[in-house]
Amino acid sequence: MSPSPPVEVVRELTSRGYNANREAVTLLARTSDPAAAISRALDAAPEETLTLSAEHVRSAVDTTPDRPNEEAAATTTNGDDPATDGGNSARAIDPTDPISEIPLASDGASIAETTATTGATDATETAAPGTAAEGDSAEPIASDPAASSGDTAASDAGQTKTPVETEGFAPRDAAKRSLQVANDMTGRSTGTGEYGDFVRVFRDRYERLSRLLRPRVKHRPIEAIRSMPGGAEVAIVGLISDIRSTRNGHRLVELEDTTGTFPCLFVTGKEVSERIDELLYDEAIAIEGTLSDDAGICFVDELYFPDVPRTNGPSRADRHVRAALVSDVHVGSQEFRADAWSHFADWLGSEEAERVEYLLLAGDMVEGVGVYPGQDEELDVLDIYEQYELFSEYLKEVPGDVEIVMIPGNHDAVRLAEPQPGFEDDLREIMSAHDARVTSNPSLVTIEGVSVLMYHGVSLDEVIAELPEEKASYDHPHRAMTQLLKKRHVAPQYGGHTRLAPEDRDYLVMDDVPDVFHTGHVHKLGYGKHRNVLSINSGCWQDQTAFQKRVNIEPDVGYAPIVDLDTLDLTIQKFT
Ligand code: D5M
Ligand code: FE
Ligand code: ZN
Repeated sequence: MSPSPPVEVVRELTSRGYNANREAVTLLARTSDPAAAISRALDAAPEETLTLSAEHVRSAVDTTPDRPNEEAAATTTNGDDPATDGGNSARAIDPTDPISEIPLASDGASIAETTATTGATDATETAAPGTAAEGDSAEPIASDPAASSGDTAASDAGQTKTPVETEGFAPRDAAKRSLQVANDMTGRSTGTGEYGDFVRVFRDRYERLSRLLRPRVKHRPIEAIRSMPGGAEVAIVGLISDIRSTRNGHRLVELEDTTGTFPCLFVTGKEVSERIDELLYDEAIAIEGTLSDDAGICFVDELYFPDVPRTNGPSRADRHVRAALVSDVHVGSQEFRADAWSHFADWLGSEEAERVEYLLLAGDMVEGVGVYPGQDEELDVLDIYEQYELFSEYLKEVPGDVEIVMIPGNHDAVRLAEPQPGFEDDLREIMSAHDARVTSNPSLVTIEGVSVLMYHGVSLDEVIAELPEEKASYDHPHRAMTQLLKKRHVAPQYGGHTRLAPEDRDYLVMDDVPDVFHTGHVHKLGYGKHRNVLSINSGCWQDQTAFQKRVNIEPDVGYAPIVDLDTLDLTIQKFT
């Protein structure tokens, strides 16, 4: 390995089972013998190190720049700041905790699904199947007549329409558009990963989520509950700091507020205990219950999630305008479906799509490098910058008058820990041809009055892994999204699979209920409504990878969910 680009450094590290943050990769790439430098840095790093930091590198090798112009040309296998990375292990959670092992009779009433085309006026929550990803049909939407009901255009959603020239029909009217972005933390990262940051972000989470729960119960601070007598009826609003089983098989949930922690017992057989398998660490809940005789524990009678208010009614645009919600393009992968993407882009230029004036891209623009072991064998483009250059070419196929918003995903070259800031200037420049709006993951994007919460969706893996099949599964990703809506947080669990970085506030809390919740990541198409919020998990533009084959993920490739912003009706277009 002679002086090597960062990509090779990343590859070398991955092959040895390590990650490194961006700065460390840059430093290593600059040395005259990166392979030797990697060995020295790994030798010098503490035993438990999995992610090399710049400090590790500096302490082991001479990092005087050999190639000063190579500045920041790094993609990282991990992307975290060293400090925030350390933070992820701030509190270890035992992944084997049997949180999802308690079987539960499905209570369809609380997780309502409707086919997406039922329209926003349908306030009643009926449990209807009709999810896009249901069944094994090769063209799930096309075979689902409900998906193209009403006055939506694609009555024949399985067919790709022949593109027509852009002349001859009403041009998209940019003057009528409005688009605002909220919750963008790009350029505002303040976290250093110190203990104080974690305290602050959790306080902020508690403050904001408890505001939603407090009106529902007559709660007291835990400090006050500690001095109440046995048998007292109490209510607590807290974050879940622990969940464990007791010797008798009951479940003990430790709740924490700003004044202390208190053990709350969910007794097996009680109705309220049937919902315990929905609980995740660190989420905010409220409980009502009765103190034990010795006042040392609370027997739980009622459980409340922050949730979406039952009275929630969505906003609509006041003209007929539509948005395409896609994600997971994965340009640079051998499995990227350029043909499907080009069909889609052509369709956007067709008369049928003339009202599609917005395109939302929810992360994983490119395949990235060093994202998982062995990935390089399936890369078409090995250099991360070249991947973005190629992606930019595909973006140019989209008509220039379509407004684009994009957030990063876990394959993109920004830090992996959430919230993920929007792309940095070097990448924006590469992708500048289309003048897309770049914002952080997550962000709340309001288009002509309709708010869309865009989140890439890494936490969906965790929700699906932790919750029982009927409440969240890869075949019904929108059910996992419903869970996030109930928790009013896009990634509640800290220290698990989803990497989180503490900032001065918790950007992952859903303060406002969005009209539409848009995620991707799991490469499955799914949609449904929960209390009038339309959840859409877009599929992907990448065929099944060898890795996905190993873990049994059958992706939904080449679908574009299209939302009518004046009715919130949904149509699915298929391009494969
Ligand atoms: O994610 C595509 C899907 O593949 C998503 O459901 C996660 C899953 N995936 C990806 N990488 C892993 C690893 N390392 N372990 C388990 N499951 C994984 P994408 O973000 O496009 O890779
Ligand atoms: Fe992806
Ligand atoms: Zn992803």
